[in-house]
Amino acid sequence: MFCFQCEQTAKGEGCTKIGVCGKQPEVAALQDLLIHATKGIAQVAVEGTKVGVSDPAVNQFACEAIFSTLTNVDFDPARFVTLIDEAVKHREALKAKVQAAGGSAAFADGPATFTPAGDQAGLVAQGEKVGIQADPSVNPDIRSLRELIVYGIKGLAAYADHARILGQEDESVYAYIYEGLAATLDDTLGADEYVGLALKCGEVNLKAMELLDAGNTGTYGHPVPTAVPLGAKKGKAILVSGHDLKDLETILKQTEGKGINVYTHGEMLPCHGYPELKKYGHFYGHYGTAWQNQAKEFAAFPGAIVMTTNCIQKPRETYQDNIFTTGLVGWPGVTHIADKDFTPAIERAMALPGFTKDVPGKQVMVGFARNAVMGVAPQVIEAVKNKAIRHFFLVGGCDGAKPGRDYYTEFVEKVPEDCVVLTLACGKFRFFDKDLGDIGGIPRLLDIGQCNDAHSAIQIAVALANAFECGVNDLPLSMILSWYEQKACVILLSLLHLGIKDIRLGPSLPAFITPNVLDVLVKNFNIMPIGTAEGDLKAILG
Ligand code: SF4
Ligand code: SF3
Repeated sequence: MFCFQCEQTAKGEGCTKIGVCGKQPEVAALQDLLIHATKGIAQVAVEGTKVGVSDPAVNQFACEAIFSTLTNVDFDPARFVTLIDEAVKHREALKAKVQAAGGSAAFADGPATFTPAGDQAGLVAQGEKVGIQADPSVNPDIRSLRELIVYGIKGLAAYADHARILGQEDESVYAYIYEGLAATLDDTLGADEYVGLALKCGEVNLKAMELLDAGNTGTYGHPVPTAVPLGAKKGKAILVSGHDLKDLETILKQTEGKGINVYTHGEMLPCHGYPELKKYGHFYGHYGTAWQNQAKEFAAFPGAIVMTTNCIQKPRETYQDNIFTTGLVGWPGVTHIADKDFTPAIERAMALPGFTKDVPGKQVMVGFARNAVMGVAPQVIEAVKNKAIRHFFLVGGCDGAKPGRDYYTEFVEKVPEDCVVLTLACGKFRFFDKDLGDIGGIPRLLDIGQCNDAHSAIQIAVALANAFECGVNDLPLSMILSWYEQKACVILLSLLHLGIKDIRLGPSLPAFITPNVLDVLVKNFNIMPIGTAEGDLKAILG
């Protein structure tokens, strides 16, 4: 196997024996083969676009298949076997539609003609031949850019899938996914074209994230500032993790009146701010911290646990029977709830002791998404003008297990008292429970939401820039980002598409970016690795 798509890749180079994430070599090969098969769909879909053919079922499938290969989503080989077969069926059905519409669907070879082997072992062998390093003759910079596009598309497909679940879709998103994937097979394209396609991925992702924002706020209302208990309430308990708001809502509905309290975990924390979710009386609080601490924290949770999206880790035996997956998440041996009837998890929660007494704890504030922040825009603008607020720091992105991530805790601790910290995504668990106080009533730590809410953060920055009649780069705003998986990759591409400069990225730079590609990014965007908290603050604040 060879995989270097995430930040924790072995030795900062690539996982070759087993994934640091726990991905087995067979699963790595099956994921590579699924991406290969999806590229085949893309080749046909590009022809379809030319004759006005687009198939909603294929679009949904493509996004789900791609999202399944995102880091920490699906580790179950059996599910990939099914997906690969379905990919080929969808591709052939699409070919027929394209031909019927007068298009061309004749391909000589490559993914568009790929025939899957009849069993898992055969598919694994096929997957081993189509991995990232399958063709050693490819120029390393071209390979780097192609992989950057593929990982950008993984993040984009994830956000498009989240948006579709809430009824929001746009043809342009699917069209780009196909265009980008098919382009990675095109030997006539050079570095400039690939850089353009990578930035286009960022551009299209803005659309996908806008759709997702519309889905979230249209269905559940605009988040409002809300205090969330980090302790627990006596009683039976279900913990919901991942990013899927609809799954959380479904679980809230199905547990109503059953005496079960529902807790959020990880990226679900900001859900407490949505009016249509917080209305449930048994939606109690938040349990635990970021994804990489789940083995320890889940082992101590006295109820059932449902994983709705990334990030799942290998479950310990002690809670293997308490944890359930749904949607695209999978772990071999863990009960998967495909039909959204969460009865197995509810029954498990009822059988487990739950919290036998109230557990006191701190509270944290969530709900500072674009609507809430813009609601206090005049005060914020006034505070900047009269120098009560000197600078804004957006400290956001993914968390992870590496020791270098302490930088983000230290950074926030050292931010001067006349500065405000905006945050989003699971990287916030490094500092989310710190009491940073306020500046004239404006909290110094504002949680915008999940990584899925990056649109909200961008809207806040754009609104500030408009208010000060300047560009986002001219604002007293610095972005200190942490990345781990491919949703973060595509958000970064979106920021680069918007021309945002001087981003500090850590804890390490992507292994898939070659020195030459990095050079292009540095020259055009002055993107830089994080240094020390103290040194970076000094450099930014002067
Ligand atoms: Fe390694 Fe990350 Fe790939 Fe897992 S997803 S195999 S940790 S590079
Ligand atoms: Fe976190 Fe997995 Fe990226 Fe949504 S939950 S940000 S890492």
